[in-house]
Amino acid sequence: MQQPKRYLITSALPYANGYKHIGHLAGAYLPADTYVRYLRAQQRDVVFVCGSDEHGTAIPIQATRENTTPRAIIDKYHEICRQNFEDLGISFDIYHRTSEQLHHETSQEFFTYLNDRGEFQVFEGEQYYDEEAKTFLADRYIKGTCPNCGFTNAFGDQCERCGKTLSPEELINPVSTLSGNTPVKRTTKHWYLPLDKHEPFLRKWILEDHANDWKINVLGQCKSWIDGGLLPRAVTRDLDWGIKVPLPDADGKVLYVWFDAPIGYISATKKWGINANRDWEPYWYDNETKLVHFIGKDNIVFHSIIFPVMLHLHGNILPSMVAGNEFMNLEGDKMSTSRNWKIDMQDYIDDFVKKENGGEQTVDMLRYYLTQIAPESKDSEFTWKGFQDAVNSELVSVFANFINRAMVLMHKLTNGKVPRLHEDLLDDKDRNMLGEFIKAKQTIEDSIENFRFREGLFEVIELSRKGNRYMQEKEPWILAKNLGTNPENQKLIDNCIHICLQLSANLAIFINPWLPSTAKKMLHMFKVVDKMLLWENAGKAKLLSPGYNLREPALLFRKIEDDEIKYQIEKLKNNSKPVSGSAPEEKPETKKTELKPEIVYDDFAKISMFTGKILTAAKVKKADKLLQLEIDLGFEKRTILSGIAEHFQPEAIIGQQVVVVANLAPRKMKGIESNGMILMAENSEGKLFFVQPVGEVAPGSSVS
Ligand code: B3M
Ligand code: ZN
Repeated sequence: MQQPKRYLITSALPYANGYKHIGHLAGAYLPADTYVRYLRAQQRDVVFVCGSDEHGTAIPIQATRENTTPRAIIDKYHEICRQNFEDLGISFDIYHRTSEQLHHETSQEFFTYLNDRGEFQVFEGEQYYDEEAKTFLADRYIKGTCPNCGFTNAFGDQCERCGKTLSPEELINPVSTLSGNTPVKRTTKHWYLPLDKHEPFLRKWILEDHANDWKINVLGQCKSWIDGGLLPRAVTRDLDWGIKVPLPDADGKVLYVWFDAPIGYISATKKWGINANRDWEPYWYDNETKLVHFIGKDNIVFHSIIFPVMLHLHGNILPSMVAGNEFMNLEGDKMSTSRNWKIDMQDYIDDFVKKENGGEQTVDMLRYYLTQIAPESKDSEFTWKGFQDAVNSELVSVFANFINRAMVLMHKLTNGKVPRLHEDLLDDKDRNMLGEFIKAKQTIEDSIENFRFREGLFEVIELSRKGNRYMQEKEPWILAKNLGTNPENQKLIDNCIHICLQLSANLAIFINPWLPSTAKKMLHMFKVVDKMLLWENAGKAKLLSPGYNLREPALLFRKIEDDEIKYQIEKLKNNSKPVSGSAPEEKPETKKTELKPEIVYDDFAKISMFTGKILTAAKVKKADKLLQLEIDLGFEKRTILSGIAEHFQPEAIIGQQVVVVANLAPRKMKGIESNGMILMAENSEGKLFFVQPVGEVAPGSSVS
């Protein structure tokens, strides 16, 4: 494949409404930074942009919470996030803000361009309105029960629990988050992007052109959106916080935050161009640019469906890759801001990075562990014990140990200088070890170019493991003991140490995209300049010149002590808080598909099934799993016990339609008689879903 002429790499713009946690870091920022550092080492033309997302209802909501203004909120959290990323070595070329004038203008121009070409549809319709707060209830101004998972605190734009994108109309029992009142409906007018019109374009571009190079999780989400039927999507809102809709008949209306935020990537690139005195336009208009978006799972549809349609209509290039990661869980539970079950970047920086002794090493320790457990293809889990193990038994015992031994041996056995290589005395073990440099270069390159960053990092550690093994087999310290009787041994010692030092220099190049400050520290020990880290030097065995004096070895990583992780686990537990409406999280457990023996139609025909509606639901005393349900079957009401209590909060499922097996023999459990069974579907992770008719059907309709 031909190499792109230039790269534009973006990381999702975090809302400037609070501290961001390490799950965010692992999903959208760290992998992007690794990729960019690799591209820079390859001396490719690359620009890495990010910044604060400062619009949307999330900002004024936080302002109310902190009893201040939206402006104060964005100023505060923009600076906190910017500094956090800097402290953790995320090397953006620009960290912009969507509140900047430049961004407002860029977004308004974008809107106008599409509007002038008739790309929007204008609809008037009814939307939820809060009569007390005197405002329409868009996005996070409205909450209710998620129709998908039953979470009772789902927002009008997305369910925080299951990640489903929602609209306020879909919420069950909606309430205003501003006043707590039940909203009324009022007529209003909005501009819509008719996604349905662009289905053929999306189908071809995603499901055909990218069928083989996009990740399955991203393709899967796109496919289910497209197959589910694309609908026109409003790009304006009735709010006073945001970018004004640039039209005379749009008073009180602003652009929807998900319309302006991705345009933030463009305005950030413009700003970078101004600062660096470079032309920004080819990065957004020239087909030879490779555009890559790094994002978390919940932002996938915006980056692979909605924004691409906007870019397509605006004449821009499209992303070559949407690197959407899955979620990272924490100590057995989902990371959550509302329940405070998370580790903020700020917390980690305060507790580890800012410590006086060896604080700076801890940045790379976190980068290491987060990459090792990166949720690249499925959800993953951060545990403090896992962190400790990764640091102590890999970074300290394998990687740092190898570098340290090579340096110590050089000071002991070759006068603190790089010994020369005696080619005539090389044996197979030496040659194999030298061959590993080249092999590693190839595998690491493949991994990174294909967005498999954890695999690439694994290869780097493997290479240092091989170095340790090689050194162990060569035993230069034993050879040194017999130097008196066998002076020729010095040449063998030289060869071993020479190879170990060249390997160390290679390891600095290889580790650099992931652990940049470790690589820097190694350069200092080797007394070489930054240029050595250029990727073209990788695989070479002549990076350190014979006779060259190297420094004393420096400690690359300290150990993580038991009491440090104990403190962190306690802190996490003490600071977490329950959130009402949050159903307990179910433990994923993989279920096998199994087919029962064949039956004939008559067997099936013995079952009477009807649709029903849940009237009441309550927990059953002393039975963790059971809910007692009162079901309206149209012709009668029934009590049914169902083993779903660990999956749904009783109040969240009232009103749900169900399918009931009505002629099942009654069964008594915990003293209550159950008269029938409701049908549930269970996915591979053990998550339960109601089997339901599509659309409203009167209770008592027969199912066959
Ligand atoms: N601010 C959502 C989020 O932080 C949003 C991303 C915008 S990327 C253009 O999850
Ligand atoms: Zn949900």
